[in-house]
Amino acid sequence: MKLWKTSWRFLSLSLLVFFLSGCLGETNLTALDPKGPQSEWLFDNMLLSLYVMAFVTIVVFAIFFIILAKFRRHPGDDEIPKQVHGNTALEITWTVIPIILLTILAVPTITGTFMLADMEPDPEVGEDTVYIKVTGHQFWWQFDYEDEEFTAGNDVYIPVGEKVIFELHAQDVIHSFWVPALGGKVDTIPGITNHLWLEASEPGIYKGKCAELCGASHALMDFKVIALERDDYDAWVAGMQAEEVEPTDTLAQQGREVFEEQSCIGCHAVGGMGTAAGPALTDFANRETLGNYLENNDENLEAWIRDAEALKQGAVMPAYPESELSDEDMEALIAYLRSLSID
Ligand code: HEC
Ligand SMILES: [Cu+2]
Repeated sequence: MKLWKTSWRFLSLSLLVFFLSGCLGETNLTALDPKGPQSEWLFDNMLLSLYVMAFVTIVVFAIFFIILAKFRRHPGDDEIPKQVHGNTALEITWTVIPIILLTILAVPTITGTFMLADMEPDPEVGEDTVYIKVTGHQFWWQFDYEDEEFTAGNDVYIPVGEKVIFELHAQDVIHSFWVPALGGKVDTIPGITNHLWLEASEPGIYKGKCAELCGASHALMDFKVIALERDDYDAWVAGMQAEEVEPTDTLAQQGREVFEEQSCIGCHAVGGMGTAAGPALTDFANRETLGNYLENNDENLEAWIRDAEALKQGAVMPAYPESELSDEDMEALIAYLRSLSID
């Protein structure tokens, strides 16, 4: 009875996992639809080991059932069958087969491990290789393009078809940088520098996630890799590097003053490297999401500025109640944030 209950629970949980895994398919937060050379290699290896394991399982169970049927006690079998101890041929066979199977797995694993660890730039890309310094924070991502001298927050742009090298750091606790459609995951650890390279084979938005439990809003510590053709990528870089332009709209101009008065600017860079206390907002209006999960619309933006922690537990951004930030100033601030866009 107990066994029946446990099996039933196991079965229903497995079915749940099976059906829910479909939900991931809608975003590309999946390693099962690889979109780059690294993730393709990982996927191929996953399939290879799956085939090897399936082969072993099928053969072992086939032999098991055949033996069960063939050598069961038949009517009239009164005597205990002949007892056999040791069989050299059999023992050699079941030692050699696993050695062969493990060798089949070892060859691509070893060559691939070297390929994954190779942080040398692709000779074809050479000097143009993009290096990005990643810093994981509770609960957002900082992307420094040090050679290009600017910072981006939460959305990381890369050129398509090129090996991009990431240098991984953490500000506070251990996080893990993972873009399943593009490659494997690597932890970001305080005080330790890790490396990872990724390449996207087609333009697109690839979802990334922090894959290491890092606090209350760990589940909302997402980011996006936005892969653009080289020309579009260069245009984005130029936009991020450009001197900040005075907003033309008067309301937005007013908002810019509020942004400085309320010392938002102390935590949020607009243009250049800025500070690292909060995500850079240089291209904020181009972001699809706010705080990495809310739709980036005015209503959510207002609620966010009023009390970010209420929307994202543990977010290190102060609340701005009406006593500190009037509705008028809020309107201006939102107009300013909406003007922060790169076309
Ligand atoms: C003490 C530093 C600090 C101050 C001051 C601050 N913020 Fe933030 N802000 C943060 C942090 C940290 C985050 C990221 C929170 C998270 O996602 O976990 C954030 C997130 C945001 C975001 C969302 C960014 C994104 O990529 O989704 C916006 C917009 C924002 N802040 C606007 C403001 C405005 C406007 C002000 C001033 C009224 C302000 N912030 C003041 C630290 C600060
Ligand atoms: Cu994290």
